[in-house]
Amino acid sequence: MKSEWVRAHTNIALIKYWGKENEELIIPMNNSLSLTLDAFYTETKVTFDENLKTDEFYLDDMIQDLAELEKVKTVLNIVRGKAGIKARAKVESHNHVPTAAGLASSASGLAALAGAASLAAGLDLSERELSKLARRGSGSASRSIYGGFAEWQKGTNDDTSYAVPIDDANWDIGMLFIVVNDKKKEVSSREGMLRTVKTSPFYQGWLNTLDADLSAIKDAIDQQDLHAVGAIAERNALKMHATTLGANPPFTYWSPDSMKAMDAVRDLREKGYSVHFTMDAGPNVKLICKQSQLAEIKSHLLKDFSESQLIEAKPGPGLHVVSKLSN
Ligand code: 2P0
Repeated sequence: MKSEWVRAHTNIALIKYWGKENEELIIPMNNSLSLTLDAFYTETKVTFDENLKTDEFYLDDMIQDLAELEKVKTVLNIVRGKAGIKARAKVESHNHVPTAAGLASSASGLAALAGAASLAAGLDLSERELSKLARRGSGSASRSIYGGFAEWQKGTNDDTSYAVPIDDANWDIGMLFIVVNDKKKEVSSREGMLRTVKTSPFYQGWLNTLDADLSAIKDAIDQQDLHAVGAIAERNALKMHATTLGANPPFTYWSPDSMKAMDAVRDLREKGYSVHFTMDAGPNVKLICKQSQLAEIKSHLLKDFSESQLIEAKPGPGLHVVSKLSN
């Protein structure tokens, strides 16, 4: 059995995953498409140990409680089943997210766990199998197996729902995060999407437009048309966020500073920059722009936001083993 550190990078969806067809297996209602980033990642090592009485999960050297352990256990149990082992596991994880970013990432965390747990159990899984395994922990993790652009194809069952690589993103594309610190307790994405599917009359409208968004963004990626990629992603994000206002009870992930950030993006567009935004289940705003213009765009944003609120990111790699932990 090989206990090694495995690294997975987080990804940001440009076509969002929002809603499950099957809660237990995490089969989504729609295909989604993301860009994996270099700036945020998780490194994880799993050790199966006959002497352990229960599974243990340490995040940044701190033992985690049962609630945190739940997604981890789902993945460990599938791995134990596949490998025919009974031993409990010690899971050690380190999250590399710039300080104060407040971007908890189940995508990188569960993808790194899928890689580390299968390696420790002696399983030699293909990327497709790893994507399915990561999906069972957290849907968005299915896409973090790959670098660059990846599409999670919804499929119809446990075996047919997985992500595939779309493009290595080795062209002039970057992201810039505007970190909005909001003290308000968020509705978790798991709860938020469930509530929206069950109660929002706008949900069907959202679903109706997804095939068109997905096919348009894939064409734009093929043509390396950054402006179209950003415009489609921005429209798609706004539609997703619109569904939450129709939910019962209604909710929003936006804060006043999120709107300030969106306005700043529109101002930059008026100045002639090709820049768009997307947002996930939280108040932070993520800009899609040319990698070669990241520094220039950041300097404009420094008028409204502090240096520590602005984090640059470039396309990042897929799941891989690292010889030692990064600092
Ligand atoms: C996404 N989000 O596509 C969407 C957009 C949030 C908004 O995937 O319940 O943590 O573990 O499958 O993957 C966040 O949801 O949810 C997410 P579960 P996950 O990135």
